[in-house]
Amino acid sequence: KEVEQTYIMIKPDGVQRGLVGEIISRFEKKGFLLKGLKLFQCPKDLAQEHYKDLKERPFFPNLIDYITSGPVVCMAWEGDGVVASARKLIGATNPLQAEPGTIRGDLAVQTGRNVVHGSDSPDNGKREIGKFCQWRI
Ligand code: YYY
Ligand code: MG
Repeated sequence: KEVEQTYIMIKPDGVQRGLVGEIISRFEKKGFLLKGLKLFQCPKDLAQEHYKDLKERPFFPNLIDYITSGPVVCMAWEGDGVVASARKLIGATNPLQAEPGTIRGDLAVQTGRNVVHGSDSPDNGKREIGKFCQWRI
């Protein structure tokens, strides 16, 4: 069986607020393996493709503006169960509902500024890493 990987992206608010080290540290301390990392300005078409399942939602235009508003940090993380575990470390989509101890629970308040993305399935992890992290080891 192939090793599991997930795509983790620190969103522009996380970068601007100086939370890059803090967020990377959570995944490092948990024990996952960092396989690739870069600072990247996400073009609009890639943002739209990344969030294509949400394109009919009222917040979609704001989401695309936000994700493309400044550099993001693109990362590939690897390990057994990394997709589900990373989602637990990240916490609920709405930071006000995210448990204390999670990244969003500790570091964010608004759904529209929730500092980090994590893939929701191993298949999507693979797909998103293919789009954002082609240079990975
Ligand atoms: O996977 P996750 O990021 O926790 O949530 P998704 O349901 O995939 O939504 C992606 C992204 O869209 C979310 O992180 C913030 C934004 N969003 C929003 O701005 N307002 C909502 N009501 C739902 C999602
Ligand atoms: Mg999602």
